[in-house]
Amino acid sequence: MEINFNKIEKKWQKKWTKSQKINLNKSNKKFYCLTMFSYPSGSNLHVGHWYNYGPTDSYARYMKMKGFNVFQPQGFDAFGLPAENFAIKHGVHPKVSTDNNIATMKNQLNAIGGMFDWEHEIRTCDKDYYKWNQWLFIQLYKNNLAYQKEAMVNWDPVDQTVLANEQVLSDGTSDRSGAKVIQKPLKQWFFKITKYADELLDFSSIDWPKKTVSMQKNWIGKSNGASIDFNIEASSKSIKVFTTRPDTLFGATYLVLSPENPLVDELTTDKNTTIVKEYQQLSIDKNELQRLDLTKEKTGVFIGSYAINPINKKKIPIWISDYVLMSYGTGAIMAVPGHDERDYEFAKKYNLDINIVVKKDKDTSDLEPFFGNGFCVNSGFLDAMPTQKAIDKSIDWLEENKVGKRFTNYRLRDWLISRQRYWGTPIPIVYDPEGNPHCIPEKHLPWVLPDDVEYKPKGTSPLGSSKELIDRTEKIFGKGWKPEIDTMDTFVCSSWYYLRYLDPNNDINPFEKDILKWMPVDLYVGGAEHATMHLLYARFITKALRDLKYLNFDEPFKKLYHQGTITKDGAKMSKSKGNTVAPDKFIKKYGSDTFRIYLMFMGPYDEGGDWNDKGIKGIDRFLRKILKIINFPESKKDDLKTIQLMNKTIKIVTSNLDKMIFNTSISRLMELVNHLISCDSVSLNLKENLTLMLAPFAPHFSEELWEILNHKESIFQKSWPDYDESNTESSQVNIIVQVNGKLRASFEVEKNQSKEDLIAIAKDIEKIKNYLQGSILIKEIYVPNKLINFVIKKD
Ligand code: ANZ
Repeated sequence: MEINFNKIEKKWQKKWTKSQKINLNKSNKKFYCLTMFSYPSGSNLHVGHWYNYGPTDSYARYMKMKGFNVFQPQGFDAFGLPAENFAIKHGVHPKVSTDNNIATMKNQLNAIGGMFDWEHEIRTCDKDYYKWNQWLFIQLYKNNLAYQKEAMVNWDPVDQTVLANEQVLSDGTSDRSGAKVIQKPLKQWFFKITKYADELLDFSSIDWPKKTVSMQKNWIGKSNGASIDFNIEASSKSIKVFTTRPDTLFGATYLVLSPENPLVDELTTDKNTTIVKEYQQLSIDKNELQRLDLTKEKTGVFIGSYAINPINKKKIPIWISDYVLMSYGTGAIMAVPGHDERDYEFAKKYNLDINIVVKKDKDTSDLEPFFGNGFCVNSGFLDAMPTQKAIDKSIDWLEENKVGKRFTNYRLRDWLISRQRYWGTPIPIVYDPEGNPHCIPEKHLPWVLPDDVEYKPKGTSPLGSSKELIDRTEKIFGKGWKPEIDTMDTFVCSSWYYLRYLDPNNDINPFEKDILKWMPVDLYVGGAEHATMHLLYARFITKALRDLKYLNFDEPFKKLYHQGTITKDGAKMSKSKGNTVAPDKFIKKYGSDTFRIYLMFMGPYDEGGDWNDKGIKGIDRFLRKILKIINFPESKKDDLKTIQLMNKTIKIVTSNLDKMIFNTSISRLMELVNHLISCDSVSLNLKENLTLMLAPFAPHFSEELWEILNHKESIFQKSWPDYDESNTESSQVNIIVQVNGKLRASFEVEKNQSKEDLIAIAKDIEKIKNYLQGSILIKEIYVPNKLINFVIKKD
């Protein structure tokens, strides 16, 4: 019997359009299965994309067969740079190219045969969606969680836009355009994610990969320590520093300010102004990572004035250096060159005092610079105390003397959301004639993205060129009022989309309250590269909306899973590397199910694998064998071995699928099929169980087989098969018979028979008899339930 995979795919996809609609009113046994939002950036889906959607859909289908009410939506993260750059390159309006790209992607997603309910589709560039981004902005603004400030920003001179820190690579270039990023001061909108720094460090209620948790923890970067105030000689000013080692205060021999610290101008003496200005100019072009690079030689200049160390009243010089960042701590440090490596290098280079105030061992007299914890020396009342205790005591002293405080610092910064680009959500702000910002009242939402815009980047926000937007603003708010012309970072769209999927057509609210019983997302599958941006923003927005009483839970994604990467000749498959493989031709030739199984068979799902198409034929043969088995004559009952193998297979595949282990599940099914193909007939029950087990992996093909087996309803309405534990182990064993270590015969017997009986059986085998005749039997070796070896010698 022949089968045309492409034909059956079309047939079942059509039927599923109806049957896959989900009723979200039923939330008992809910399973919200989400894959990360896809970008319609102009490239067709490649094998790597399939790897996100195909296996996850198999898992969703498995959960459905286990009786869960599964919700698996799809949509498009359609705003943002990739879409806009594609449009610029091809000379078409981003709206047109985005729509085209979505149409192509949707066809490809349908080819996967995923259990997607398209009635819940969202596209972030639709005003019905971004209206709610604006709503979100307004809620945050009204609650002091969105604010505007002038900030040094990462400026990409090619894309002509601001980039988030996360979008700047370690070599100081843009992760998108590859351009060298420069620093530029601009008035920008921020979301106050730092308010949640502490709560974001708590992962106790979610099941996330360890590595991602630790990346987020590092990103948030909590440091405990103290702030210390240093008075300036002959001035009423003081400098506040942040340190994690207040125990080393006796060893602070100079201060270093960040070159951008506003105090620099005030404290620089006339004599030093020129060199200070020169140095400030040089540091502007370096980004943070370059400045913090430990391997780079330290540079700096003395600004001419002195501070007083509060603990020993010593006069110490004030320097500036770019290894001190304005955006971290207080933008100033006390330098302890005896015990901080960067300070040590700096002091050596500029010949500054190095005082040893910590020693490694309590009893040593060896006073050498070293970087770590130990015991205080040369530190008055702190002497001989171990570091941790000395930190506590020194903070007590600072607080008693009112020259410092316990202080916790975070590396995390507020989320800069302004973008000087066209293809994004307009920020719902207008400025009065005095330049004060005002929120656009909700009744004017959506605040529509204008069409009459020259969207090619020119260094200022494209929205500023829209006459329609300017007229609209004046018409509603009055003469002299101006619109905000920046758009929002696309990560705003993806920070809450999982909520909108549940209620995508609601035009009164972003989502109804009662639909929230579907939250949190039970399984979220996507790439590990999103560890610090999207995955942190989504957690923050969930917590913020919870505090604003819109949500009643703390975390958006209960379980997070990172699929592995598909590589091609060792390199990650991606459009930018030009090494993508399109799935289409394989699907045409072998079918979507074959292709999906092949991908899942390549390796463990969280590891991925290197793509080559050599093995795909093997999967094709595997499915054709199954078709043959389904068409075998029907027997009333299967033999014991077959029954046992079936039960064992169900048991192992079930336990593997629970853990999202797909590749070895498939090999188990192959073993079963290889056994069955050697039978002449199999029972209906067995045919059904085989088809049911295949269903999550090969959804179209299994539906077809299910129909061949005379079922009217979809196979996905059926339950996942059970197994009989008592029948999973064979009670038979195969005993190997060797003569002088060489395999000569074998026989099947009930387990655990006595040595004597088994030797008697072996000796009775014709072939063995021949060996033993005319030889001297020296030894009989017996390994229980496995082997008999006769050691003989020629007579
Ligand atoms: C004195 C000291 C002595 C320090 C010592 C360390 C060791 P983490 O753990 O990363 O938070 N620091 C503070 N603000 C800084 C800034 N804006 N730019 C660059 N470095 C800055 O590190 C905190 C330590 O980093 C602080 O403690 C300070 O150096 C430095 F034996 O102060 B320490």
